[in-house]
Formats: sequence, C-alpha cells, structure tokens
Amino acid sequence: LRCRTVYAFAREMYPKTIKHDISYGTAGFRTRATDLSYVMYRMGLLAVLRARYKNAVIGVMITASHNPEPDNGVKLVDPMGEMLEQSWEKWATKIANVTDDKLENVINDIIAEYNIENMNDRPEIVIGKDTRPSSLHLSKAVIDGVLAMGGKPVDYGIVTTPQLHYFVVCKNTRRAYGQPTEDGYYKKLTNAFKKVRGQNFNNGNYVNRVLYDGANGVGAKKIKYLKEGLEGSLIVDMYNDEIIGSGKLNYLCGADFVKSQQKFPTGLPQDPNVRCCSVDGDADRIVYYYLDENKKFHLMDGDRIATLIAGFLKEVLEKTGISLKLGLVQTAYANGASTDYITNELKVPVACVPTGVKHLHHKALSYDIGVYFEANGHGTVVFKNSAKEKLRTALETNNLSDEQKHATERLINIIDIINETVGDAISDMLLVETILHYRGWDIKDWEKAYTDLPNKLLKVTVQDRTVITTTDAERKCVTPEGLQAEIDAIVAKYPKGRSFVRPSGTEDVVRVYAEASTSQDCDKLAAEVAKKVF
Ligand code: 16G
Ligand code: ZN
Repeated sequence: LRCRTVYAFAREMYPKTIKHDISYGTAGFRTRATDLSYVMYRMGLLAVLRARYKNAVIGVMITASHNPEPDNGVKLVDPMGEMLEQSWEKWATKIANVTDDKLENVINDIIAEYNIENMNDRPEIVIGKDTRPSSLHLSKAVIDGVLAMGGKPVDYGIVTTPQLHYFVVCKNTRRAYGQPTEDGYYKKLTNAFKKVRGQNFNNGNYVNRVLYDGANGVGAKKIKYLKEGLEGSLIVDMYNDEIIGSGKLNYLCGADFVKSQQKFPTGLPQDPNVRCCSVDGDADRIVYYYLDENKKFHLMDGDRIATLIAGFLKEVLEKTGISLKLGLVQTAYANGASTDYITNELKVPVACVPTGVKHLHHKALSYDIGVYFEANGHGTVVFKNSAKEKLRTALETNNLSDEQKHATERLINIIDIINETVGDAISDMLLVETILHYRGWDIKDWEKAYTDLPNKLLKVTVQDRTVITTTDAERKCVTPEGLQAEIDAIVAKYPKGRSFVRPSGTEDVVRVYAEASTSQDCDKLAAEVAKKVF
C-alpha cells in the first residue's frame, strides 16, 4: 500500500516537469526554485532509504546558500554531519532524473543494491530550510516524500545549514554532542564562549564589538537569539537583516559578495578600522574585513581565519604539554602567502585537497586536531574523540602544572565553541572573537601576520567544461593534453606566479585562478591562462 502512495503522490502531486537532467554536485542540487518540487519530493524518499540503510537519522537541508533569491537547492546530511557519501550521489542524481513511470524501478534498485531489509522502520528525517520564499513549499515536498516512504519527518523550520548538521549529530550521538534543539545549540556555544572570555570583555587592542552583515538571510534571523545568550560579552551590531521576501538575500552583501568582489558590502556604516564580518545565505561561511582611514578595503578571508585558529591552537596545545597532532587543510584557492606562513612561521603541517567541504572535512579527520578552511570562508575545526579524551584525562589525573592546567581547560572549553559537524559562520565568529580577545588584537594586528599575494579568479565559458580534468588537488590539469605545459610556461614568467584551471562543480564554467607578486602581473597572468582555456 505504502508503495502505491509513493508513486501516486509522485505522479499527482509532484510530477516530473523538467526534461533536462540535473546532477547532485558538490552542493547537492541547486537550480531555479520553480524547477525543484519533484526533486525535493524524491529527496524525501531517498533520505528515508538512506536512513534505513544507515540505521540512523539523516538530514535534508533546503537552501541555495549564496545564490540569488529565486534559486534554491537541497542537500542530504549523513549521520555524523558529513555531506552525503559520494557513492550515493549517483543515486540522488538517478532518482531525480528518472521519469515518473520509472521511479519505482530506481527505488527498487537502491533497495536491492544496499540490501535494505528494514523497509518497515520509521527513521527520523531532520529537515531544515533557509529564508527563501520558495523554501516553504519545497520543504513541504520533502516532508511529503518522507511520509510517503514511511519515514518520520522532524521539521526544524528555518535554520542555518550548520544548525541542521548539529541537530543530526546530536540525535545520532544520543545527545552526547548536545541537545538537538535550537536552544541547545545557542546554549552550548554561548556558555563555552562566556566561560573562556571571563569577566574582562575587552583586552589590549581588542574591543568586544563587531559589525555583522546578515546577508538578509537566516544568519540575520538567528543572530538575534545568539545575542541574548552572549549577555553583553560580545556586542554584535547587526545589519542587512531584511529577511523573508525582501528580494535582497545575498544582494550586494554577504560573505560571497564580499569575498568574490573584494568589496565592502552595502548596508553597513563605513567607519574606519572597525571590525566587520559577513555571513552567507545559509550561514555556513564567514569572512572578516575593514575599511582603513583612506577607505581602502582589507579582507580577512578563510585562509586568514584558518591561520589565526591554527596559530592559536598550536600555542595553547604547546602550553598544555600534551602531544596531539595538529594539521591544517586548504584547497588550491588558498593564497600562497597563507600557505608559506603556516609552513614556515607556524610550522603546522598543511594538506591541500580538491574543492568542496567533503574533501576538506575528510582530510581534517586524519589529524588529532584538524583545522580546515576554504578561502571563501567555509571551515571549522575537528577533534578526534581520542584527542578529547586525552585532554580530559590529563585534567583529571591532576599532575599538570598550573599553566598546563589552564591551557587544557581553555582548550576543552574551546571545543564547545566550535561546531565540529560542518563550517558554521556563527560558531566561527565566536571562535575568531575568542582568539582576538585572547591575543589582545584589533583587526589590524590580526592582518599583520602576512600579506596576501594579489589574486584573481576568472570564469571562462567553454563548450564542454568536462574536457578539463585535473590532478594533484586540482592544481594540475591532465586533459586536454598540452594545456598544463602551456600554463607552466606562462606562470614561469611571473615572480611568485601561480595559476590553475578547474571545471566548476556548481556552474557551467571553467574557473581560472591566478596569483602573482603584483596585481598588474596577476591580471596579466590570469588573462593569459584564460586565453589558453578558451
Ligand atoms: C560548493 C561547496 C563549496 C565550494 C564551492 C565551489 C560544499 C557544501 N559546498 O558550494 O565548498 O567552495 O562549491 O564551487 O561542499 P565551484 O566548484 O563552482 O567552484
Ligand atoms: Zn553557504
């Protein structure tokens, strides 16, 4: 009977209206919201199958992150907060593209392939959505899919992407990670933050006030609750908080605008040397920046946040006297100056992996303490369970010196400021603020660590971007034959030159990245390489 409901619903309520295929990419499915109803319904079905297979709670997040307001998208969240396992991406793509009359076949194929026998289980599917006007009816489609397949939808309404990851992990760890409620999330973060900050809200050059650009999205809506919990320990002045239906989501503001345009967003007061930050449309990315006395814009992107965090963790870790392996993960987009600084000054091991959170997160898990960040501001820190245990045991055995004890306590509290399940703008902001406060730094002090090399990102539209394939964490192309040799020859002409090309995973374009010692050289280098791709 249930199966009949699945297919009747599919045909009558959520017929497949779009002929062209879509594919489950690095950010799940993402396209115009009007094309997504049947995809959402089908993702509801798939989430239940995945949950039965894993015997765990699975998450579904409805968002198109930094894309314009008329777009939307969906991604599945695996039991420990990871992105959907890669081997299931092809099933997501299949189930989304099959015609209504063949939907049953794909579902049966999945059941057979994974030997799913517990088809009567009613697993919980945790559902969240961003503030886009289309998200409401799209989440209803997901819920209908979950119900039709016999799952139990748990609708969290409007939440940030990282909040949804957090809920999934809380539920799957039987609350060991925290309470699976919004309130539980804010309490965990703010209690830890206040504990580390102590009674002195300011320190040295550090002032406890930050201007916050909410990108007119969920990050604006949620900061209001966080502020209550902070109780004045940090003053978050919010801007760009016109939320639902204003049409202004991510428009001339937000982390993606600031990072890709390298510009101050609209909507914030242009006071000199004031610390500002911007989050994106689902609040999983953050960048910091300021305008100087001459209104020159200075950006502190994901690379700089990563180095701030890694340098701090290294220092505190040394003070604990406990031996744990700290590592940092970047992508090819990381500014060469940041990589040099981490390697030569901080002396923390750095790994480079292909673009996309799943690759960074996975690699970070190979360290006891793994810091990962994309230059665009998406990142977090992950701690191995064994590392957390080692810290707690050391504290309990009580043979630490006072300094070691304070450092260990600090580190343990800091773990609770961090959302380890995925990059989280709100949690990252609290972590950055904690470190700046600890160091007594204003934003200019922070910037002094190293100087970014001028860099440029271009988009090139080609007939078929899949002809470009890459290796070495996307830093070298394999095909078309000869292209890499040409790029090498161009790069060699520029001091500190570096350039690579890769097909985008989210748009039908090829991306060209270049950096060099001067911005004139950088522009020339990018243009020359782009010409070879075209
Ligand atoms: C997706 C990725 C993001 C990456 C971006 C690159 C996730 C959750 N998101 O948005 O990490 O930076 O794609 O896009 O993995 P591109 O392939 O178009 O350059
Ligand atoms: Zn995002």
